[in-house]
Amino acid sequence: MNLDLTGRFRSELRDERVAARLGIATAVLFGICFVTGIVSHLVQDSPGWFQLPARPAGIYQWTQGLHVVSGLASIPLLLMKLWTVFPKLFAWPPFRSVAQALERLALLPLVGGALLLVFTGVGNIHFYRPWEFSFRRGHYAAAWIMTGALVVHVGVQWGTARLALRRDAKPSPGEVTIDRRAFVRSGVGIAGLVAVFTAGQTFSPLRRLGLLAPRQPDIGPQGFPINRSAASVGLVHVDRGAYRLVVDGPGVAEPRTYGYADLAAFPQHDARVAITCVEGWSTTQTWRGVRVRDLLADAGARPGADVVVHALHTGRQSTAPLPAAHAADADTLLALQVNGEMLHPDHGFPVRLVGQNRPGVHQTKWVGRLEVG
Ligand SMILES: Nc1nc2c(c(=O)[nH]1)N[C@H]1C(S)=C(S)[C@@H](COP(=O)(O)O)O[C@H]1N2
Ligand SMILES: [Mo]
Repeated sequence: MNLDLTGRFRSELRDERVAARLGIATAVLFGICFVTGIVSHLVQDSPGWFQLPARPAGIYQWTQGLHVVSGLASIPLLLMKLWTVFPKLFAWPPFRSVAQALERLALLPLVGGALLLVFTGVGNIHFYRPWEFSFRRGHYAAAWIMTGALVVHVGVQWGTARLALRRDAKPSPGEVTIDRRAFVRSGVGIAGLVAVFTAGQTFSPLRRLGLLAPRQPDIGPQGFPINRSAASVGLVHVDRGAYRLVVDGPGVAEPRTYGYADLAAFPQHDARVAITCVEGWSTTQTWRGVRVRDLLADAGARPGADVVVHALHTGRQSTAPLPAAHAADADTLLALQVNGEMLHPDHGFPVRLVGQNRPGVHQTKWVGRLEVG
């Protein structure tokens, strides 16, 4: 059945079957994006009952990579779906029953929420944030509103879509079917290409294909990217001789202070750890430094205590939680080196915290204090 009731937007592509197929493909990507987004949100602001384990390594890289890739790949499908159905909005009379009126009303949070998610998500990746609200709060709220509306929408349209798709099994003689199939396939194909061209920023084997990825994983000081430079937080000239790391808090009998040379005198360990930002890029490097667990033991910290990591600067992203399970992991390091070189100031000189399955924002650079709970 042709959806175009007004005649002005006549196209054989504006068909219920096309709408259903594009809708299903979009909804699947939205589903992946939603679940991985919730994981990312919970990891960053852990409510206590949810925490990613430190092992196996790479879980966060996968969930966050999938989040950004599925979100970006949904854009062409979403636009094609909207193009297919928008003439319906001009149908007259606008609704024939109260149920239909409600269903139409639910399109507002659905379409509005989806567009807001795409706009804020893409904007955030590109550091373009022309809004007043916190990105994470806005994006998170829009996700719930949109997903709620999507559940209503799928519930209401389920029957129609099933009937339409069943009809598709036996096209009536003379019916135009080829271009419709090609249309849906193009949508899926374009979505696939977007995915391939962006996945390179998370999964380095695909890095050469990362044409659409805003961050290349191998460009930056010491060969990998940075978001925030030392200069931007006023820490350009940190002096190794004057540097002090403080270990304090209720979990230690008395505060302890370590200089750079003290840290270098601890047994040094290597770990391959990824820095994975919420923006979707990821970079895995070989870090070398002191195991946090060795340092905590030396300071006489209460075993099993949670830790809060503080940077030498204040303000945004200057503290990060380090749950006990992560503090105890062998790959959780206060890194003094990366790939055999002393850390570049922009990578957190003199000391940076790294650990498996931590969101990038918790991989604190320029660490100055460990507060033991
Ligand atoms: N002290 C401090 N550490 C920080 C940040 C910061 O702003 N201050 N940014 C974090 C973020 S958001 C990410 S993704 C990682 C990697 O950021 P970078 O690319 O700026 O090194 O470092 C994290 N460590
Ligand atoms: Mo980040």
